[in-house]
Amino acid sequence: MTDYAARLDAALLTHTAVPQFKAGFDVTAAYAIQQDVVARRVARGERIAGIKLGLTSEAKMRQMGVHEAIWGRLTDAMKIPDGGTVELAKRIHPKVEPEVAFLVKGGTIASIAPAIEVIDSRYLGFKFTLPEVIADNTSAAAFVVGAWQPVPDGVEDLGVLMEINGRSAEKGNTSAILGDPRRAFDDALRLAGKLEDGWIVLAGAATAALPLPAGATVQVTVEKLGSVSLRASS
Ligand code: OOG
Ligand code: MG
Repeated sequence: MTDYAARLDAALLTHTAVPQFKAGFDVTAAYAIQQDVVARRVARGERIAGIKLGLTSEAKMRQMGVHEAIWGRLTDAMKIPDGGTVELAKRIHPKVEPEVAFLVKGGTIASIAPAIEVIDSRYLGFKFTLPEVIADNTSAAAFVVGAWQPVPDGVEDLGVLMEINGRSAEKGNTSAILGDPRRAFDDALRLAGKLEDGWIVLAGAATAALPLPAGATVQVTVEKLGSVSLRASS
């Protein structure tokens, strides 16, 4: 198991994808590998900044043949400021997806913001089994969070738009996230065991992820929550 973590960590550090392991580890073992992968980052000085949920949409669950969301860990090194730049030289084959972020306080939701997640599978061709993607910290690479605000009444039916270079690229709705993104928060609490004050919870993508082209500007707008953006280096 240590060997899988070492290979995934090397892929991260060298920005070079690895072939799928084709090994028979199960979901429980996969979370242990993920913990090892993240512990290596923490040993290098990164701090845990929160939790991300994945496969929270019906479509993605059906695609993977699963009935439960997966989760991964966010670190401070993954955080990009709103409007900031993703250095493509340090990535493998990054994709962007529109998300909703929650800020934790007292074990509950303190505030909400529009967000963009950058996923960057460490496996060749973004191809993996469910245990493999869990071991790979659910493809987590980077994230951007917009301005925090009080949770408005009803966040289960908000329009979501992702624009790339000013053109509409994906449209969706927060209802795609487990019917209501607040369920993703409850899942995060259940799956992670505890959520610390100041942590961020990424609820999962509201649409399909799209490749991040060099030099692109990506903007995500969530109805009632406003916009957030990032740029890709050229
Ligand atoms: C796994 C990560 C999925 C989401 O929001 O559903 C995810 C992947 O598709 O590479 O972050
Ligand atoms: Mg995501």
